[in-house]
Amino acid sequence: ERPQMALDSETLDQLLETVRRFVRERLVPLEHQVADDDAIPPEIVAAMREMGLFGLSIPQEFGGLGLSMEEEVRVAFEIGYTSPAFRSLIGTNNGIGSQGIVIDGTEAQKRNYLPRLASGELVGSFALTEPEAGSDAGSLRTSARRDGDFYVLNGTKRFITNAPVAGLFTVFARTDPASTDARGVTAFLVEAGTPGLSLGPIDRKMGQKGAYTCDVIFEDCRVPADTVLGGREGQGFKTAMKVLDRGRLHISAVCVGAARRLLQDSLRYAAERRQFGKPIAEFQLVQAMLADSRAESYAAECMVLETARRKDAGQDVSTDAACCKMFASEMVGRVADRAVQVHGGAGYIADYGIERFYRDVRLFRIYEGTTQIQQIVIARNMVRELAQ
Ligand code: COS
Repeated sequence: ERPQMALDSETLDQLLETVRRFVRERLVPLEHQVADDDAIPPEIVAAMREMGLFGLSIPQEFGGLGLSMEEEVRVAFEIGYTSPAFRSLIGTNNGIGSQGIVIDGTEAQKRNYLPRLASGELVGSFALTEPEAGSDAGSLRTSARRDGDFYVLNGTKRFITNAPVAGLFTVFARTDPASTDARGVTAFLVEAGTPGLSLGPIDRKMGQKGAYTCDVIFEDCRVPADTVLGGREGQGFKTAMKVLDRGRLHISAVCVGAARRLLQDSLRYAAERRQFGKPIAEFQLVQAMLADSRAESYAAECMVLETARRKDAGQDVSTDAACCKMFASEMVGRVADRAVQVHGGAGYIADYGIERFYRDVRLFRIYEGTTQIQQIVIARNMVRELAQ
């Protein structure tokens, strides 16, 4: 039994059409500029706010569109069609920067933050990774020591997406100093500007110029006890995992969008580019590359939609979300590689934009859990189920 979608099918189609046109008419022409300037123009940020893109996944009662997972991945297919930097700007508010509050926040925390996250007035950021705790997120060392009605945070978070523009951080810190694993971790909602919270310089990255990451540093940063997400200690790691289950599906959908774009550009180029007296699209060795990209991208699309529907139906999709993230991110890597190959020399030259996409999509195999972490999640869950 399928739960109610947030939008009726006509409204959803309208939203998808609006996003599709916005992406193709306004964002695609700006891709070079955003990469060169390492910045998204303010009028684009304003337009994204206007369209409700910061609040796709935030419930309607808190000012968002309240999309179901299926609706959200359909929107992500469209947004994925352009430079990932644009998606990254709205990505944290729809995903890791808001969903902890949506899933596990108290009523007061929801009322306080979700409307401003939904409108884009506030940018949310997710501070889990540390210099010594990446894939092994449960081993994080940032500490939160109780001091009366406060906690005192100390530690460094690394590669934190949107931290330079964030107003609110979901920070994962260890409240139980005796613990060394996931059990002693608590999530806090810490506002930018809190004394003791500072930012490192913006990281220089392989790609995704226009999207920012940096260190977030806590030095005796005092936060009131009511900043504990959900009001309960020791729940932080589980919140992080639930947020990532959802985030991994969203990223998978973005990968599908990027693959569609790369395939479209490859097809167009292959139809125009002539060698040996005819368009290279007529050569079977080129056709094989295009066909492989089409089949793999279609497979990922089907997986993502099916998993999203099952998540909407209330099923546990941890394993399948990991399957989607692994397959879709690896898939778009292969599609980008073939896109460079189909473009030949032009694929290596910056003017055509293909080499930029090739670098941009490389991140999908790494963040929100590397391919190897997805493999571990998938395999461990299977082995566990067998034992039950
Ligand atoms: N949903 C809800 N709870 C979950 C969960 C999920 N998807 N996955 C794990 N948990 C719970 C477990 O049930 C366990 O709870 P109990 O102690 O009550 O049994 C707890 O969380 C700890 O889980 P586990 O023992 O599996 O933790 P590990 O330290 O072994 O780590 C991995 C598990 C490797 C999967 C985790 O550290 C991970 O996802 N790492 C990658 C982190 C990541 O994606 N980083 C990207 C940066 S954020 S953009």
